[in-house]
Amino acid sequence: MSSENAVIIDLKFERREVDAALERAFTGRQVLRAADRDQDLSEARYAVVWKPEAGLFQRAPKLEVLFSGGAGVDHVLTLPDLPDIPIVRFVDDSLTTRMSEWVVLQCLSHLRQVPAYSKQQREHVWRELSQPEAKDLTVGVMGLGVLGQDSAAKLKVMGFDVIGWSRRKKEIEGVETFDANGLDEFVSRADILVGLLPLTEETRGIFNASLFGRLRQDGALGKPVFINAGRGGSQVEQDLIAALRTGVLGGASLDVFEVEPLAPGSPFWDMDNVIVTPHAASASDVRALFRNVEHQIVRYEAGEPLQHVVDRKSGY
Ligand code: NDP
Ligand code: OXD
Repeated sequence: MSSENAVIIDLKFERREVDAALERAFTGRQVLRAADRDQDLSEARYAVVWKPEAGLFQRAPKLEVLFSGGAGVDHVLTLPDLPDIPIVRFVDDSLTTRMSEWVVLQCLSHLRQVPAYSKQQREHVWRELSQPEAKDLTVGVMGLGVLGQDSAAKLKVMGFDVIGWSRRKKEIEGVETFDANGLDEFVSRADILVGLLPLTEETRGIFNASLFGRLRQDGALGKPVFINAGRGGSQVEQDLIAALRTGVLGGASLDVFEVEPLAPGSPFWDMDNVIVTPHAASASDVRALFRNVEHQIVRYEAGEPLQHVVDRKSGY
């Protein structure tokens, strides 16, 4: 088999899942594992990566397309010696659907006071808490891309009032939208803020004390709630901890952190009003990822444009 058509796999995912998915993927192509340091990668044209090995690009100088193992590409764009070739990110129905499930679950959990009831259960306390309806709350979705738009639509189905914010204004039926300049008004209207932003120079640290302090303070939940499944680098954790401790925020659901895995000593673990998940809101399905990469390679080799190519200037 010619190594020119080879695909390099460099995915820091569960090894067994990758192996199982590879059994049925890339028929007729050589699959090269970058983790094998003796493997010759010098002729390969494609690589599928998630947090790749250092030195990959020196070992594979003929790469023509780089495929991200996930929807986010901050892990690729910050790599040293990144070649100037197209980077394709992973856009997939199942990934999108599972993210929306997580977002809806977190919004409903705060609406229906799950953290407070869990505490009461641990303490054997029988006490009914106030019970607003979804329509009484405005959920502000920050990032109206593939994931943000689907989450917004599904939050609407549950009855939430939904507003959205993105760099460029979007037209979404039933959702009031704001562009970059409308941040102040958008934030002041949100009882629950959902972060589904990529990590870029502009979004690093965007969830900070100033922003938390501008969220709506007199809503049906009493205090606003912050939910983030975008990237941890967008949240200033010191500010977030202070906002949760002082009651500027009433609660949070966090899937992503400044440093992952979250340190065992992090205060987030023990906060009664915080739900922590381990960057698991929507993991890539490896089989679907490989199908997607195969599809894109077929397009590329037929001279058709690649889809979901990252705009390096914007950083996502
Ligand atoms: P998209 O590229 O489709 O959408 C990104 C959205 O963010 C767009 O609406 C974009 O605005 C907006 N945006 C980017 N920069 C800014 C800015 N400076 N100001 C305002 N809006 C901005 O990405 P996806 O929806 O597919 O994914 C979003 C992120 O979710 C990923 O980058 C990744 O970090 C994270 N993710 C997390 C997962 C998890 O399990 N926790 C799983 C998968 C993804 P515009 O529309 O104007 O371009
Ligand atoms: C992704 C992720 O970017 O899982 O796909 O975080």
